[in-house]
Amino acid sequence: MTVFLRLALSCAMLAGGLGSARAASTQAAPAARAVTGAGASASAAHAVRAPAAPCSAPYRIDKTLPNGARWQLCWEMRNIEGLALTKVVYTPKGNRAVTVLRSTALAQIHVPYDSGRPRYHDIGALGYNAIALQSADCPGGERREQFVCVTTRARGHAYLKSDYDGPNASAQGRDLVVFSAFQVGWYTYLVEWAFSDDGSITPRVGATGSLSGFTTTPEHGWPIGVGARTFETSHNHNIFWRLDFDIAGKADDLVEQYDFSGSGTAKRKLERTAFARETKAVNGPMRWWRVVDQKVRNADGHRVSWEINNSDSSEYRGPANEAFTRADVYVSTYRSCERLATVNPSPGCAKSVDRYINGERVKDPVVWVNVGYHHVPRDEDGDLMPTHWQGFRVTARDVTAKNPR
Ligand SMILES: [Cu+2]
Repeated sequence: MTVFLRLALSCAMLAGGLGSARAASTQAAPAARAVTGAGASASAAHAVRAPAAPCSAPYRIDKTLPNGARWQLCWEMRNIEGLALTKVVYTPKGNRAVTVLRSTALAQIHVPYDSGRPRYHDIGALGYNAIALQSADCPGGERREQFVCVTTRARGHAYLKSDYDGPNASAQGRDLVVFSAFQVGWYTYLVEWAFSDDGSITPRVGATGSLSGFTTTPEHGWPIGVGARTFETSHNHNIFWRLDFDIAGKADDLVEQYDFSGSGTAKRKLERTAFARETKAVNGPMRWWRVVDQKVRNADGHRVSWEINNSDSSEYRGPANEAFTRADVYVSTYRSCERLATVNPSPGCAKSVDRYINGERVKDPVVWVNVGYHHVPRDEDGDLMPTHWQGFRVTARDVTAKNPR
C-alpha cells in the first residue's frame, strides 16, 4: 500500500463532505415518526406517503425487492470518506416507512504491518481514488456517475419450513447492493453495503488488487514465491465505519449493550447496559448492541431498534499511541467535525475516535464500528489477489411485529 494518497487535505476537500451534507439533510424524511406506531395495521401500508425525494435522480436509490421490502437512500461521493450513503429509509411490506440512518461511510482503513512498519491510514482522500466502473463490474445493476454500482443479488434462503400436507414453505431472499471501488496504492478496496429484504444491513469491505510487496523476516511474514527467500509482511486491515443512526428520526435514540452472563453454567442471564454517555466497548462472547428508539413501537408494542453484531473481527490492539485500536465499538454524540476515526481532518476537532469519547451525554448517537482482518499473505494472493472481505451486521430487531415476508 503506498502513501501518496493521504497527503495534504485541501480546504476544497474539506468543504465537500459531511458538514454540508448534514446541513442539506435537515429537511429529510418526514417519515421519521411514521413507523408502525402501536396499533398500526398491516393494511395501513398503502395509505402511507413515501418520504419526499431527499436527493436528485442520479443520487437517489429506491428499490423494492421481490418480497415487497423497500429501501430508499441517497449516495454521494465525498472527497475524504469516499462513498457515503444518507437518508436511509426502510419500508417492510405491509408496514410504514422508518428512517434508519442519517448517514454512513467509511471512517478509516488502518493498515499496520506485523514488522512494526509501515502503519498506514488509507482514508483521507478516498473520493479521489474512486475507480470508474465498467459494465462487467456491476453485474445486473446500473452504474451511477461511473463510480457507484446499484444492483441486487440473491442471499440464499430467506426461510424454509416443511409442511407435511403440502409443498414446503420457502423463499429466496434478495439484497439491494450499493458499492464503489477505490484504488489505494497496490490495493483495490470494494466498499459495499447490502440492504436485505429482511431489514438487515451488511456493510463490508473487500480488499483485492495486488499485495503491496513489503518483505520482512520469517517471524513477521509468509514465504511468497519459490522456496523460502522472500517473506511478504503480514498486516492488519482495521476498518472503521461511522454510522449516524436516526431511527425513526434522531430524537429518543439510545444505544444499549446486551450481555448474557453464566458461562459454564446451565443458565444465561440477560444483562442490559444503556450507554447514556459516550462510551467505548470491546467485543465479547454473545455480546451485541442495539440502537433503539425509546418512543416508537411496533404493532406489538415493542420498541423499534437495529442490532449491531461485530463478531467477525480479529480485534487488533495496537501500541499506546494507537489507542483508537483498543475498542471495537464507539458511541459518540453527533458532531459534524468528527468524520474519521483517525487522522481526522477537521480543524478544531479531536483527531481520533477514542478522543471523541469524553463522557458527554449522548443525544444523537453516532456508532463507530472497528472490524479487523489479519492478512497473512499466501501464494494464492499473487496475482491478482483474491478478494478478502470484512464487515459486520446490522439487523432489524422489533421493527415489525412478525417476519415481514
Ligand atoms: Cu492485506
